[in-house]
Amino acid sequence: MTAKKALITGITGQDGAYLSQFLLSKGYEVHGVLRRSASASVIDERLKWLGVAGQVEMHDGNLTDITSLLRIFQDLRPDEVYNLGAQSFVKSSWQQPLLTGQATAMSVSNMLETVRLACPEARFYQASSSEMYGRIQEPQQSETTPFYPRSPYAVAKLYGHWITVNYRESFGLHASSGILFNHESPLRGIEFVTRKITDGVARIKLGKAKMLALGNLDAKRDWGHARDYIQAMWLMLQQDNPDDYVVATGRTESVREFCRLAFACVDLNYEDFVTVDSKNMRPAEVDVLLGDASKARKILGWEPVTKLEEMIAEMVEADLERHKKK
Ligand code: NDP
Ligand code: GDR
Repeated sequence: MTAKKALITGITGQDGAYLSQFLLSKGYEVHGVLRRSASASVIDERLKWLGVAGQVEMHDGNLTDITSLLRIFQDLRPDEVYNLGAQSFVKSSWQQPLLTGQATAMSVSNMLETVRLACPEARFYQASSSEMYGRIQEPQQSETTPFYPRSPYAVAKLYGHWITVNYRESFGLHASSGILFNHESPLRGIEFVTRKITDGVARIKLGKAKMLALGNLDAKRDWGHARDYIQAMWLMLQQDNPDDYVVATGRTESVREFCRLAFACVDLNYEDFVTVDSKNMRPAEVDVLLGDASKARKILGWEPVTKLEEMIAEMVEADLERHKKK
């Protein structure tokens, strides 16, 4: 039997790396869309970290250029498409709202049109986000909770979500949208709060820094591990029928509590090191997110396996190792 072909956008990001590793372990032929960068030497750092850098085939393309996507799809004819590429940092979306609209919203139209024209039988996954809930309408958010986006990023993701639903309903594409709550790992970008904290813990423990400046310590998030969440993406594309699913742990903690747990990993008290700097605050905040993943549990048979405390310990350990090697 010939191997199934998967095409991943955002392959150099956190989720793209874990998903590549997972699909390779399942015998897939894995392809990625790689945008040209002047700093090409660091481009597949995450894939290298997971030991799979040489095993994926990269294709030169950009989500904002539909001609590049059409060429890739016509040549490759993938069986499964995972659309993970995006300008994904919420805070930057206020500084770069138009780019965020192009890379996070309109790019989803580029991808869906390309699937429709070049390989309508392919199964499509869209990386939607809990940020779409924004100002919370219900204490625990499920697939039926109304959306109220609070950033240009969230508005862009809402477009991506609904255009995916629309192409499914209009053209019968096998297109699913995963509404994933925050998920982290040692491969998380350094600008996101969890990695900023675990990196700060490592630097402080090793005497390379004295303090860690953060923003809103009272924001609460439902944090899971990326390694668990990418499995839910794959499961969605194995179903007979496409649909939308919330993926979350069902536990929410504050940034402050994350700090407490991370500093405790190296026997330090966060209160001695964490300060608040208003430059890390956002023009509009999402105060609290808490997901209800019962549909994913029931239909996909998906369960998160990594506990928050285990994930934090893994992240702190990885950052200690990185800094010791430097
Ligand atoms: P990352 O920020 O780690 O990765 C984003 C990826 O998108 C990178 O590979 C980046 O490439 C690529 N990219 C950005 N712009 C373009 C473009 N114009 N053309 C081609 N590729 C582009 O994100 P994550 O891995 O954390 O998240 C994956 C997806 O899931 C994103 O869409 C994110 O918005 C969404 N999401 C993430 C959640 C999370 O908690 N992690 C939760 C819910 C949704 P490059 O390396 O060149 O910059
Ligand atoms: P988020 O993640 O905005 O939820 O989006 P981030 O880690 O950036 O922020 C989480 C919460 O922490 C607060 N915070 C800080 N955040 C950052 N980055 N830096 C700080 O110093 C800091 N101090 C406090 C924030 O205000 C916020 O409330 C992530 C991204 O991966 C999105 O792409 C994804 O869609 C959502 O998760 C679900």
